[in-house]
Amino acid sequence: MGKSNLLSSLVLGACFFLGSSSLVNAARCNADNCLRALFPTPSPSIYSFDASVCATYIATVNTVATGFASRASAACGTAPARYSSACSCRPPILSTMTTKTTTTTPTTPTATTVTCPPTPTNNIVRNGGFECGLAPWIAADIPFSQHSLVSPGDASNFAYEYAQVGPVTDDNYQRPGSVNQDLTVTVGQAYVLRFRTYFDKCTQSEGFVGVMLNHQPVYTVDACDFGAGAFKDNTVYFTPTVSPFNLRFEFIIAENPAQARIDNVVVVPA
Ligand SMILES: [Ca+2]
Repeated sequence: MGKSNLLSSLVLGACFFLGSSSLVNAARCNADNCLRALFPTPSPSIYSFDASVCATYIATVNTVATGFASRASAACGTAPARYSSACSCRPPILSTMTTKTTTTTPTTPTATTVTCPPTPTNNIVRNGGFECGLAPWIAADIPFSQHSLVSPGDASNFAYEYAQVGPVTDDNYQRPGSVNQDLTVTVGQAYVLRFRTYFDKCTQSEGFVGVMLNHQPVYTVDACDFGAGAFKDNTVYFTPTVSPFNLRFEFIIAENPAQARIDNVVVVPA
C-alpha cells in the first residue's frame, strides 16, 4: 500500500468511526484552541496520527482523553467534550498533502521545495493562500507566541495565524512575530498588494498587523479598523525600486490571548 493510500485509509477509517459515533454523541464542533492544537498544520503525519487517535477515542467510551499528543493536552485540558468537539470538526485533508515527495538525502528545508499554482495566475506572491504548507514564507516567532496554519481559512482550507499564548513582553513591540517572503518584481512597475486579515476580537489592546515592504513600514490594520471575527480586505499600492523586494507581515499584538490571521495575499501589476 502506497503512502497516499495508507494515509487515505487512515482518514477514511477515522471518517467511518467519527461518522458512526456522531449519530450517538452529536458532538458540537467548536473552532477553538483545542482544534487548532490537534490539527495545527497540513502535515500528513500529524493529521493521520491525530485522526487515528480521534477514531479510537470516539469509538470507545471516550470519558477519559488519553493517547493524544502533549500539545493537545495543553490546549484541550481533560474535558472529554473538547476532544469530541475537536475530533468531530477537524479540517479536511488536502490532496496536496498526500502527494508530498521525499528526497533521498536529508537536506535543510528551502523555500523552493513547494510548488503551488499562483492565484490569480499573475500573482507574484507564492503560496499566497497558505494552501500548500508554509514555504516559501518564512515565519519568525517571539516568546509566548506561536504560528500555525489554521482551518478554515478565508474561503479556503487554511490561513496563517499568529497566536499570543503567554505574557506580552517588549518583544511584541520591538521585534514582533512575522512572516515574510521575497518577491521577484519589475523595478519601476506599479503593483497593488491585497490581503485579508482576521482578528479574534476588537479591544483597545488587541494590536495590529503591519506591512513592511523591503523593510519599510507602509501600512497597518488593527482589530477595530474593519471589525473583528471575520476576514476583511486590505489594499496597499507600491512601486518597487529593487528586486527581489521583501514582503513582510508583522503581528504587533498586545493582548493575551489573541489571534490574528492573514490569508489570500496577492500582488499583481496595478
Ligand atoms: Ca487560504
